[in-house]
Amino acid sequence: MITLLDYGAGNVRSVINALERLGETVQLVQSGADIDRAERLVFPGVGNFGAMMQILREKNLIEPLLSYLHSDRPFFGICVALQALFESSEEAPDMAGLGFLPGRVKRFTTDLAVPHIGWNGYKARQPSRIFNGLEGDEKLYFVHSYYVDCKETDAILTSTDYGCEFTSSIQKGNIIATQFHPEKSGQVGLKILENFLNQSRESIQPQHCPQTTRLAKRIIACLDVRSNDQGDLVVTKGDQYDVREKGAVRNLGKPVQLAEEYYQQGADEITFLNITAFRDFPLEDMPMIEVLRQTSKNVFVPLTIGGGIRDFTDRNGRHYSALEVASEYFRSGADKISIGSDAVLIVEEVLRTGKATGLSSIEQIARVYGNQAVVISVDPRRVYVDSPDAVQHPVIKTEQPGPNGEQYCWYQCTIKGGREGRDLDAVTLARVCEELGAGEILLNCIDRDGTNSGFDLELINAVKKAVTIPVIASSGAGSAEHFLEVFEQTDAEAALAAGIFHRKEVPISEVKGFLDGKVEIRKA
Ligand code: 1PR
Repeated sequence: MITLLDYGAGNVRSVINALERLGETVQLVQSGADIDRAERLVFPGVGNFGAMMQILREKNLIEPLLSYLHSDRPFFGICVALQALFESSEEAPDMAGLGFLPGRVKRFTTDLAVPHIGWNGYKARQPSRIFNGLEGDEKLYFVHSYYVDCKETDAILTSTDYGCEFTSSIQKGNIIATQFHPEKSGQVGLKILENFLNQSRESIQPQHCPQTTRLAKRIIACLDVRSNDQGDLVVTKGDQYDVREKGAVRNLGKPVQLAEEYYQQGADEITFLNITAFRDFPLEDMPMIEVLRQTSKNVFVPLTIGGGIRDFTDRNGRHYSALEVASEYFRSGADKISIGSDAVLIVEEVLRTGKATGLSSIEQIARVYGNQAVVISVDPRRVYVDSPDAVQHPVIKTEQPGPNGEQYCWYQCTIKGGREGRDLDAVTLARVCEELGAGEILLNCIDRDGTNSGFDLELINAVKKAVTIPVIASSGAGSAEHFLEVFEQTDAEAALAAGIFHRKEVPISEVKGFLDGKVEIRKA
């Protein structure tokens, strides 16, 4: 029996799924007494340091937690739960941490994208039972903007490089905590959790210890999901967003099954986009929630879900906030949510009024679940113009002239799956969304979608220059070479594809095999 401390924010579903996969039964902490009685305690922390400490305080869990830690019973903390062990955090300077270890939690100050999202390595600093079966050169999944500066060097278990060398896990007696997410780190992560659960395992030092660790470029498989005309939920795929062929919705497979295949093939992340959710309300469209629940039982890499995340009033006048919709997705196994149409409308309003309200879906979800949990999915289309000052939007000089020889273009945002163009450009959208608290940009391109002609490098460079958060390049991948091209010619942190994977033209393993030795990747 494992006792799990769920303080109510973020995706504890994945941790429960991982522990159940390892044969454990999980009991949730209801009160401090459950912590007093616990034999093994797992504490997954997600979101904001201040919000987490506040909730722990309100629920009277601080004292029981501290007394559990000082009794040296088995403890595994994840992400913000590692940070909670320290004295304070720059994320919430007025809020004290548990102070179990000396040191402060600091924000990354680096030219690299922040949050630090993706698969990075680790340098083992002391032997531990969690290293059984590991070689030392594996990559683990991180997602955070703040890191621990541990002042008790004997407690540092691993360190990782990202602009600076930071403490990526600690161990002090039976207390173990990691900045990375073992529950999202594939088979390696499951192995680490299994080693924690099995206290008779001996402490070992892994064979390899890299001199420096490097963040991998991520390869993401995307599943566009909708109901077909028979009412079955299918993975579909558009050509420039048109998903119908001879009048019928293309059916490329079942969402849960395909996601599992891509996980087995080495996908670093899986994204589901509920592409018709702009007209159907997702909390009524329960099959999508069920897809997430089922997928997260067997897929131990990050899951993103998008579609229909916005405020909504149903036929009976019941109002749902975007935060409620997102919360349901997180509870069902999502690690990140992506916002498409609503982001465009929010940014239009901010530009019109000159101020943010604090109430938009982006701001609310980022506040509760953390910036890293909010992805903005952009659906832009090229608009050619004759001169750089033909429009008020940022215009680029393009190497692919328009149909009438136009040398310039801008990227128009669309909503409702490309059905409606707006007077807003993708560069401004990305920049304002970052200011509002978004943690990542998923940059589609309607012109390239489904064409197999390669990513729109000009679009990616234009948006990447405007933001400091990670950018996922999307749309147009037709070969393994296209992935190399996007990583060599832009600074995108990840590349996403759909059609080539669904049609089995180029499996993910082949893409990774081709990139190996040319760009940093995770070998699954
Ligand atoms: O607006 O918040 O409800 O979200 C709806 C989401 O659904 C948005 O993220 C939007 O991008 C997506 N979407 C809506 N309609 C479509 C469509 O195709 N008709 N799909 C759609 C977007 C683009 C990518 C695709 C890549 C790679 N699909 O997700 O997977 O272009 O494809 P490729 O490798 O085959 O070229 P909201």
